[in-house]
Amino acid sequence: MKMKKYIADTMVEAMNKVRADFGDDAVILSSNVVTSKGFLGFFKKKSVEVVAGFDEPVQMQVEPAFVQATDLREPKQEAEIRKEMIEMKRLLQEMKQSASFGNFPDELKPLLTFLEGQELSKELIFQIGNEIFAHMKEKKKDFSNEEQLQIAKTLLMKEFSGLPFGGISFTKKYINVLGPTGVGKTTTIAKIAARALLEEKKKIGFITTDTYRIAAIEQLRTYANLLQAPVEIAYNSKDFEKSIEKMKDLDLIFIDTAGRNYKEMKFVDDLKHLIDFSLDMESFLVLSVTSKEEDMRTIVEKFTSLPIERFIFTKVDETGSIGPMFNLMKQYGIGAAYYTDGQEVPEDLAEADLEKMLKMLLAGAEHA
Ligand SMILES: Nc1nc2c(ncn2[C@@H]2O[C@H](COP(=O)(O)OP(=O)(O)O)[C@@H](O)[C@H]2O)c(=O)[nH]1
Ligand SMILES: [Mg+2]
Repeated sequence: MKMKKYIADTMVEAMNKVRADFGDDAVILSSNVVTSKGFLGFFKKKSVEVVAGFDEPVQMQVEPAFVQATDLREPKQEAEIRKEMIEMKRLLQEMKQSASFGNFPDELKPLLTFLEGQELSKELIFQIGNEIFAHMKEKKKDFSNEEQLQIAKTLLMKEFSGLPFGGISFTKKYINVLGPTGVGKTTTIAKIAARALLEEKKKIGFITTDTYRIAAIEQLRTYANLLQAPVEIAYNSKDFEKSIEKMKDLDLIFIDTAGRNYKEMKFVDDLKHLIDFSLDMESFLVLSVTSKEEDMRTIVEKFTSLPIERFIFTKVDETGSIGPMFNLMKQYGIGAAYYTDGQEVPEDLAEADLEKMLKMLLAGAEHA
């Protein structure tokens, strides 16, 4: 393993240096706050000292011992071994955690740990930690939980203020909803369409290209009937063109698509052949926040070849950690149109609003 020591003013700065040398796979072996001779006790000038390595991840060191333990096990001991394994995992987690937050003063740790529980990215958490720490140094005092939260909120507001947030303005004629299987595309389209009809008094129609399951067509038909709107079914690009022609007098056409395994690029390409993206169209990528962040990232990357306007995040009601919404928006520079928090049509739909979403993210942090 290659190892190197870094000294920097802040953890973020140190991490940037590490990353520049070793890339994202670098492992932090130790980190310390080094206090230089200063004045005013706690607020002496502090710098961060990080030892980073690259090649074999630290976790690997634990594994050989574990493998040995499993080899020697007797059936009766299995439960015990499993318990030990869980405990070991927990310890590793704790070690990782204290290694990463070790450089921040103790009074910051509850908030940072809370944000980690929300699955906010390390990068954003460190940014928040550094910002609060910088304020503390400047004011030469400790900060209450309340004050820390306020700083975190202000920083995140600033961080995301450049991205577009908010519902569809219904100025484009075609609204196209894309995303993996079962994330809630059809339900969400019905919710948005109901708003367009009831609140904006638009003449609406639906085209579905989800022809793989009869139930999917029936599901959309049910919603369309409730809204007294026509539905066209497009099995191929010719049908799609015909449907467009038939619905040309309507104000808004909602296009429902099939959820496929979009980790496979060919399904994304199928979409491009079926739907005419050059129309006066806005496309939205629907992601369920109950999915694993890594999987969502894979999906987003497959969809970058399509003109995705904003995200729609669904099933916010089904998870306790909504950090990944923010991680994805930041990583890809894509904002959010709506988030949904239940199965009821049309009620469980909210226009994405940064302040409201941050409130959700930070709810409960004051008791952290
Ligand atoms: N809890 C919860 N369930 C949702 C939400 N949105 C959709 N669903 C449910 O997710 C399931 C799949 O929805 P559907 O619209 O058919 O997904 P599609 O395959 O992407 O079209 C249905 O049971 C929906 O009721 C949501 O915001 N919260
Ligand atoms: Mg569907």
